[in-house]
Amino acid sequence: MTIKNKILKSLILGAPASGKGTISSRIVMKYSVEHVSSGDKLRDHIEKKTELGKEVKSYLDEGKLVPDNVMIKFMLAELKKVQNRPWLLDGFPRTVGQANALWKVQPVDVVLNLVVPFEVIIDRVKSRWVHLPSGRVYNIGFNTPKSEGKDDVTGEDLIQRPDDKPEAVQKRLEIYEQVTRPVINFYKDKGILKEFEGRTSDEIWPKVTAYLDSIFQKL
Ligand code: G5P
Ligand code: MG
Repeated sequence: MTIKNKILKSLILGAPASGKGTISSRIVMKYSVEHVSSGDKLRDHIEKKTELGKEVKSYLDEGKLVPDNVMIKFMLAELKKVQNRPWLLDGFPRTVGQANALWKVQPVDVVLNLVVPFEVIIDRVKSRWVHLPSGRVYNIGFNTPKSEGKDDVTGEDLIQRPDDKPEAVQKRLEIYEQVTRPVINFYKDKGILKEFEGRTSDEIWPKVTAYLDSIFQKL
């Protein structure tokens, strides 16, 4: 595998709530890469009521995808901000159109795909709590916040995501099957996809870190 400029450009794929954010935060801690999460950034815009936030709010609330033209422009601009550092993209690309647009300006080196059964996912979103400003995510019984309803680091309030309601989760899983699964094949065809299966993030993480260790040793 050749990695351009020795600055790793990576991305993490997986169904809604498969643990992309959880595994990403472990990768960030261990390898000091920039985590660029499209969902976290969009939720931040919604919270701050920016023009973009107002434009995308209803899509997120209903579990639908934000249109490609909006997403591509937004995320390519976000990537420019971190172009001289190694990064890990999470949540983008989610359509083949987005994958093509990204590949044209920035071919990625490594793609991690998390494979978690849907029944596990449906169960776990019910107990998810997030700290919006940082994107830190908790799950009661898995990584329970130290103080109920409060972020461990800032002590600020945690919220439940509107798109974690059962009908929105169902919609997100349907869209994932129809629209996002072809993105997996896009990267499989390029020979850079690596899959990690498991029912928990603790089961998946040792496999991910062993793989990334082998990549970083080659840099
Ligand atoms: P997001 O924000 O990208 P999703 O749906 O892809 O949203 P999500 O929900 O953020 O993904 P995740 O990051 O894969 O999930 O998973 P996570 O947050 O780490 O873990 C889920 C929960 O499980 C957490 O509570 C965590 O603590 C817990 N957990 C993790 N591991 C375990 C475990 O082993 N055991 C247990 N018990 N719990 C565990 O996108 C949101 C929306 O933004 C728009 C769309 O509207 C989308 O629906 N959007 C885009 N639209 C178009 N194009 C794009 N590229 C877009 N990107 C975002
Ligand atoms: Mg996430």
